Amino acid sequence: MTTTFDSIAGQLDGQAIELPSWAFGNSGTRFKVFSTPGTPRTIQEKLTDAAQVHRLTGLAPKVALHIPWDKVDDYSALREFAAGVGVELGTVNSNTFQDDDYKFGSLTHTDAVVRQKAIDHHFECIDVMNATGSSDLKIWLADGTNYPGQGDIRGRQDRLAESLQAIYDRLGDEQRLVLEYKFFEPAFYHTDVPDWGTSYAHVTALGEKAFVCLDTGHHAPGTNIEFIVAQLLRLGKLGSFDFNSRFYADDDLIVGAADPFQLFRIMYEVVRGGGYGPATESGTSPVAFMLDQCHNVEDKIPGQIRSVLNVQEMTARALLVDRIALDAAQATGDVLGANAILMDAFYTDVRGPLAAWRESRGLPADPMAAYAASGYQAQIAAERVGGTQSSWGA
Ligand code: LRH
Ligand code: MN
Ligand code: MN
Repeated sequence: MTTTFDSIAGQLDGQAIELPSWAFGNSGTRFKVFSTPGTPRTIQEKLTDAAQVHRLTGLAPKVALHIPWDKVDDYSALREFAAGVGVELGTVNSNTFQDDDYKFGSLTHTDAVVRQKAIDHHFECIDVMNATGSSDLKIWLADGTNYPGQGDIRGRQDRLAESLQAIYDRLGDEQRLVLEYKFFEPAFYHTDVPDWGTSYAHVTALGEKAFVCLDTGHHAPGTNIEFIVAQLLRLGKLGSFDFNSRFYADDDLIVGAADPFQLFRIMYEVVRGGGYGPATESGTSPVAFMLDQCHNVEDKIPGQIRSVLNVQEMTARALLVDRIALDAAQATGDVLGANAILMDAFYTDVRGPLAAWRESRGLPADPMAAYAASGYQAQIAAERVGGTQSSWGA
C-alpha cells in the first residue's frame, strides 16, 4: 500500500453528512413502535439532539426536514433556532404518502384535483426552502398499484412527467429537485418511480436542476449499487444519497452495519467518479450525502453518531485505494493484483488514525464514548417529560 493515511487526511476535512430529523423520533415496524425516555417532542428538540451528533463528530452540519412532520408556523425562526444550536436546515422532503386523497396516487393520480393538491404540497415545500435557505427538494412517491390492470402504467408516467414539470418550474435558480426511486413498497405490483433509470429519464427531461436520489435500501437484493453510482456520476445526475443499510428490504438500519464492504465499494465509486469533495470548476454538482434511517431499538443519538462514523471510515478507506497501482493492474489484465489493491484499502483499519485526526481538530477521539460520558441522554430523559414524543410519521 503506497497511499498513506496522512496523504488523504486533508481530504476528510469538510465531509458533511446530513441527518434526517425523523431519525430522532420513535420508529418501529407495523407490529410495534417502542418509545424511549428523552425522545424529542418537537422539531426544536430534534435539532438540539442532531446538534450533539455534529458537536462530537464534526461530520453532520445539516438536518433534513420532512413536511408535514416538521411543520412549524415560522420557518425563518426555525432556521435561526437551528443556527443557535449549531446546525443548518438541509433538504426538504415532501410527503404525499399519508393522506387518504392519495390512496390511488398523488402526482400520478387520474383526478386533476388530487394531482394539483400534490403539486401544491410541493409548492409549499419550496416556500419552506425559501425560508430555511435549503437548496434541495427531495421527492419520493408512494405511487403505484397492487394488481395488474389496476392502473394504466403508461398514462401514470405521462401524468407524473407533467406534475414534476410544474414543480420544477417553481424552483429558484439555486434550488435543485432530487427524485428518489424505490422498487416496491407500499405498492407491491408496480411502483411509478421504481428504479434509477426511470428517475433518470424524468430528471433529464426536467433539466439541469434535477437529479436522481439514490437510497441504498431501495434495490432488489443483489443489485450492484456501486455500478449505479458510477453510471449516474458519469451522466452528471447523481444528486444525493439516502444512506442506510439492510439485510432484507427497506430495513433503514445503520449505514455500514449490514454490509460495510458494500459501503466501501459505493464510496470508492463516489471518489473515483468525482462525487466526493467540493464542486469542481467544470461545474460538477456536489452530491448531497444524507442518512435516511430509523432507530427502532437502539438509542437514537448514538445511532446517528455510529452512522456518520461508519461513513467516514469507509470514505477514508476508499480514499486509501492506490489508484495509480490499480489503473496499472487493470490495464495489464492483472485480475488478482487489481482485486488485491482494492481489498488492501478495504482491510486497512483506519480507526486509530481517525481518532488522532479528530483530536488534532479539537474533537473527541471516540465520539461514542464521549456521548456516553456526556450525561446528555440522562438529561433529556429527565427533562422531556410530558407532551407527546414524536414518531416516524407524525
Ligand atoms: C421511503 C423513504 C423516503 C421517505 C423516507 C421517510 O421509503 O426512503 O426517503 O421520505 O423513507
Ligand atoms: Mn429514502
Ligand atoms: Mn426508504
